[in-house]
Amino acid sequence: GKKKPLVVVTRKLPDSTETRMRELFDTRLNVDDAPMTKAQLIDAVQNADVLVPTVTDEITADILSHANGKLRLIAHFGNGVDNLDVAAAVARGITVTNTPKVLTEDTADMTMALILAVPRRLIEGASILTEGGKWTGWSPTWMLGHRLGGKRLGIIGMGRIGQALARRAHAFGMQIHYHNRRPVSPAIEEELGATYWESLDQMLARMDFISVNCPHTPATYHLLSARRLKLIRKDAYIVNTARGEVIDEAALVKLLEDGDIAGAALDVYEHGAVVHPKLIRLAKAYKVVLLPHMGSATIESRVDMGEKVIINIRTFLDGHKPPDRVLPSMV
Ligand code: 8YV
Repeated sequence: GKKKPLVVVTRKLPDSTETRMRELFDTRLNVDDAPMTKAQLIDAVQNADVLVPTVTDEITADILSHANGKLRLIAHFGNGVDNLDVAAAVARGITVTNTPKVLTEDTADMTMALILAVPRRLIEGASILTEGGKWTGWSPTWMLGHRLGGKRLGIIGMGRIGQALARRAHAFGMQIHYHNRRPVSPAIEEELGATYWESLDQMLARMDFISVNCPHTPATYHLLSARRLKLIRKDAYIVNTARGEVIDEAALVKLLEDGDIAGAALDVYEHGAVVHPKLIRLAKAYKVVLLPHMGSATIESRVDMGEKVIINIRTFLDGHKPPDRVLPSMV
């Protein structure tokens, strides 16, 4: 019979995804789950018909320059595609897809958890019990934090995740503000009670909470620059579950150390898993809460992401446009 297409997967995926892929394709899985080296990525680009990377794979124009016409689809396991040079891929006739929508609600949940974490002193309180001996009983004036209700939340990036966050924060009694390239529909603004700010600078100066929910693109790299970070109120909190590169991390650290901002809760970092050592020190002082990129880390989201990858591959191999195509104009 016809030779099955070779699908190379760079990381360990949910069991159900791997099982189905093995049934459908000639699948090369990464059983030990170590991030691929550059040499392994080049090998994959040369030999695979379909490549399934994740956020830990930098698929640069340089790596793609090794393509020899065999690779026809990059079916990314993830929503953000900032680790892929989409333009370089498309220029070589390689189609790119991602896995939007299925992780929206889980990522918005985690963002809400991070919005609560610092002002309600969640990690600090929990550690008092786990460290032992530090709790002698309830007191009327002990471990007091700050209320979310009535506070202004400024969302940067009102796409699917930004809107899902707005819905949650609205239910918590927060006032919703947002900055986006363009306003969302009046119907959505009405539902969320959301106020559009064309000027990010003006919004930053007035918010009690700032949440980053935009993709990382050349246009959003260091969108929260040192200059813009200084516009934020001293008693405000910053939350980022999008991409670390959107914030000038060194400038944020300085702001936190100087006490020029109330706190931060981060799930993503400018240099991936290499977290700024001063952020870790600030976390030990409970000024910040740090998570290891867990926004979409539920079994449900990851299984659904795997299903989307498979649908994109099958549709493409059947000769149709895959549902989650990413075009260079989108990034
Ligand atoms: C994943 C994410 O952890 O989809 C994204 O953009 O950041 C997360 O859902 C990761 O990117 C999967 O590759």
